[in-house]
Amino acid sequence: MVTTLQDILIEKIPIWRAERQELIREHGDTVISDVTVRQAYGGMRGVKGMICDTSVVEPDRGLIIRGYPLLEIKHLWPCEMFYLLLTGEIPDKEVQLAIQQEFDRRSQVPEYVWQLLQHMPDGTHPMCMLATSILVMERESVFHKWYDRGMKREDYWLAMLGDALNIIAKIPVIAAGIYRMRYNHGSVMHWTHGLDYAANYANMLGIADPAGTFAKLMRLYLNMHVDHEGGNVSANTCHTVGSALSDAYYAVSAGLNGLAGPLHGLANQECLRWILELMEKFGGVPDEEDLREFAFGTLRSGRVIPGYGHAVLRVTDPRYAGFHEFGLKHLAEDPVFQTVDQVFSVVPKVLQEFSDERVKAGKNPIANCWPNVDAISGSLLHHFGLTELPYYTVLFAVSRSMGMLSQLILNRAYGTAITRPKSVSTHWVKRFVGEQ
Ligand code: NMX
Ligand code: MLT
Repeated sequence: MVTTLQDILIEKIPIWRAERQELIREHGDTVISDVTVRQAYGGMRGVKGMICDTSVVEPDRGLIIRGYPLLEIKHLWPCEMFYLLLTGEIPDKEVQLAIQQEFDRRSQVPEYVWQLLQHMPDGTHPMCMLATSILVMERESVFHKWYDRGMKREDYWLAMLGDALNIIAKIPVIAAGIYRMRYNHGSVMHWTHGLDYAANYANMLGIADPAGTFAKLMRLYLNMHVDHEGGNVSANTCHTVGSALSDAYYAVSAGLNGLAGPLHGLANQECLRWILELMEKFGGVPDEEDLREFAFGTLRSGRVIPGYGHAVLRVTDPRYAGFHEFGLKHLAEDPVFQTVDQVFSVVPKVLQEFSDERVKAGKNPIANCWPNVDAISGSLLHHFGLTELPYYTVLFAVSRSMGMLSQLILNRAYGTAITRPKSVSTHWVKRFVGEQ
């Protein structure tokens, strides 16, 4: 008999709940983090104030999913990745197939979503189209329906699992539909039963892919963006909204709205735009001197260099490295990819110099001068003919939904409390520091 996702969670959840309860009982008053004035004003950077078991991000190693460094598991199929995030185990073939069949069964998108998308005004950003589509499907929520019928607290996760499977199955169909509608690529394409999740998404986008390399890129892309612990803007927003027992449609849509910001997921769009402007200005792959001048120009005009820096990482993002390996294998001669490489050889030094200048002027240093995932992903998409930059964050969103939903299911399983940190006023801080 196939051990389904639900069965294994039924086995594991009581163990995880007991483990948490014991930790809180035995060590509830142990201090794991202090908060400085700088952190309170500075986006709570580095404050350890929430729990996320799907993955951790280590400053010097990057993303580790359930104990596996990302690059060791970059070959997984999306169904396997979802199972791993949720359970901590890699499923066997039979279970993988069962999950695939769940997605096949749930992939039909309600007609009203297509109608809504057709009526959105011209020029609407694809991320706005995606977040709105998820939100409008809220009426389908299993969690909402069961809650209204008086569902027991212990069953919250089960209802959340139902919502998660529905959203994960539908989101690539909607996302691909948005691409085709928004950029006039023809009629919306449908899910093909039996075809894996990534190949399905690639296929529904309708990008020409005679050798299947774009589908391979999509598989890698979905794995590279799937999760990044709990504190990033999208996951943290989704977590907070879900903590009020708002259902998965409300919570994921909210998370996607956070992902749509240029300091977060939209950086992939911004980064390729920056690269293309750079190439246009210098007529192709720039030399080191031209590139230095261009990068300093961006910084001195008060803008950030997109794709560089990170709130947690202090080394090159392994997701960058994973994409770079793919690029070297499949598109080494592409001038946009070559420019990304050239940027990597120049920009970290420029950022370091600029950071030193900032420090001399009494400002914060740039904590990490190395590239993150967004510095490279767009160049690969561009190579395969996916050249509509504002669509790039939608691809990130399809992948990240899986991570956000895994975290939501676990939070409802654990009975995680409503999020409610304490804020203080500037007046309070002044008084407090005066008393020290
Ligand atoms: N270019 C210019 N300035 C930068 C950069 C950069 N790439 N990265 C950080 N800084 C500045 C930052 O704006 C801040 O300035 P100020 O004190 O005047 O506000 C200062 O350096 C200190 O910031 P950090 O502590 O280094 O970074 P923080 O943790 O606050 O922010 C990011 C992290 C990712 C928001 C920041 O590095 C950034 O804006 N990078 C460019 C945008 C980007 O690539 N975002 C994508 C992140 C990954 N993702 O996919 O979500
Ligand atoms: C992410 O993938 O969410 C980004 O790298 C941002 C983050 O971790 O803060």
